Amino acid sequence: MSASDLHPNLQPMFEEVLRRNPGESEFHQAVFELIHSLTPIAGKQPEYIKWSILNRICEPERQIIFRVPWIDDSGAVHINRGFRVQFNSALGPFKGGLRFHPSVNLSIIKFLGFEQTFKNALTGMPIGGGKGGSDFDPKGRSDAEIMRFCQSFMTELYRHVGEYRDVPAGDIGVGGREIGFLFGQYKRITGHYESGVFTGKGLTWGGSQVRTEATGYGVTFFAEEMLRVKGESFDGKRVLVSGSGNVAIYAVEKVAQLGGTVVAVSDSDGVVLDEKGIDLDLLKEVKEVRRERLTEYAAARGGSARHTAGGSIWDIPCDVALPCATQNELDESGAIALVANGVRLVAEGANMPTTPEAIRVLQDAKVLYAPGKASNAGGVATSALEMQQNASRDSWDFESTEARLQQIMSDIHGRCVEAADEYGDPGNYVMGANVAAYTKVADAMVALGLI
Ligand code: NDP
Ligand code: 2IT
Repeated sequence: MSASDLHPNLQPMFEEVLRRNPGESEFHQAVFELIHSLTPIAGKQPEYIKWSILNRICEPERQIIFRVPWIDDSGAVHINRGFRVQFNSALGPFKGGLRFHPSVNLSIIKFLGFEQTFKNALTGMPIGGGKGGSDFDPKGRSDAEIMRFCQSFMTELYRHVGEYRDVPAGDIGVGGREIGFLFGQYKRITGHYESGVFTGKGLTWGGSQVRTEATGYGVTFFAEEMLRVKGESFDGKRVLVSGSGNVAIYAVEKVAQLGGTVVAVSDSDGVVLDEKGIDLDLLKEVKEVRRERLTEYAAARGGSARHTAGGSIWDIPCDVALPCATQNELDESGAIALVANGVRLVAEGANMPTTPEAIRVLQDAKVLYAPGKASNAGGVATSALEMQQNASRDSWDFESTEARLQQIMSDIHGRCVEAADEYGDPGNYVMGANVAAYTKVADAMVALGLI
């Protein structure tokens, strides 16, 4: 991942990103992946160069960093750091999730906001890109502590968001409970009921059917499209899904509905291998209702399930792997193990879960590989459907909303395939996704002038 690996016309741009954003390794990684894909159009579109589109696209429109003080149940004071990076609003209001995890820093929020800009462009919906969050660790915190934290976080963030300005949603550590507390505080401070300011809301207060399921269902629909191109389906496939949070759970559900068997899931403590297939009801009960660890799943499941502390899920033989936990979770050795065991397809449910070295291993071995900005776009696309319902004060049923999600994933797949074919690298979903998304954002930026 060095500037010399890039087309000469693109090298100065990447060098500038390195110089102006020192130490932000995740952000560098995300920018490099995009710029590397632009080789076929480097120097060929003079209007992009004249208007310095690439320089502007790598510079967030606005970055907000703030103090979040709160008091825990014992009365102790904690100070966390809050972030919102409003990356690009050429296509619509800033849109993207909030992440609460102790690892959160500016580099991680910037890489996520950068990816979000292009992901949102691929959905075909009128949404720009942004991301936010905090280094707050929700693990082991009571509901009252979570609420106090969310209220303090929102007491600053409220002034930067809005239906037409910036529309946050969930990500790691932020689900329906947190969106409720955040939206409640926004409503209290502003004094109006502005449903469209958040997505991922509960069904009784402006939420959309299928938003909870959308990212996991979406990545599975995308993978199904990839298999269909090869004349295959999920039927009979052995599948790994890393993570065991929102995205992972609903990927497990949809894979099972399409005839595949998910034999393993994971969390940051270890891996559960369940040869009979993951018991979805038990997984939901342990993770969504009781908010416990996977060791509890293995203990309750008994016989067929084995928990390995600290193990790598990628050592388990499979046909399809869906990384659905976090960035850089699938490294070169993981990819080598997957290939050695005959993996046919890797589609990302998480954001940037596969390292550049691992991507190379998969592509060299001709494994079908889809980057998250294409394959995990179902979550934000359904958020945009939630915004549509809020704007029209309507609510749609589950079946028709799921059908729209499936169509959107099929359309995104089509856009990637078409761009990869057009620019001379058929089957390269990374190049297809990046070129299709970049040209869409860049064209809008040219039209809007130098802003
Ligand atoms: P959740 O918080 O619901 O679940 C996250 C899962 O990933 C947990 O199993 C967690 O394990 C694991 N995990 C998180 N961080 C780490 C880490 N540093 N090392 C190992 N495991 C980790 O989050 P989501 O399911 O919502 O998000 C998962 C991924 O999907 C993220 O990359 C997110 O950005 C992406 N994504 C999410 C969307 C959404 O709509 N929610 C949309 C598109 C992408 P543990 O409990 O042990 O921490
Ligand atoms: O990474 C993502 O696309 C998300 N976390 C969902 C963002 C959203 O606004 O629904």
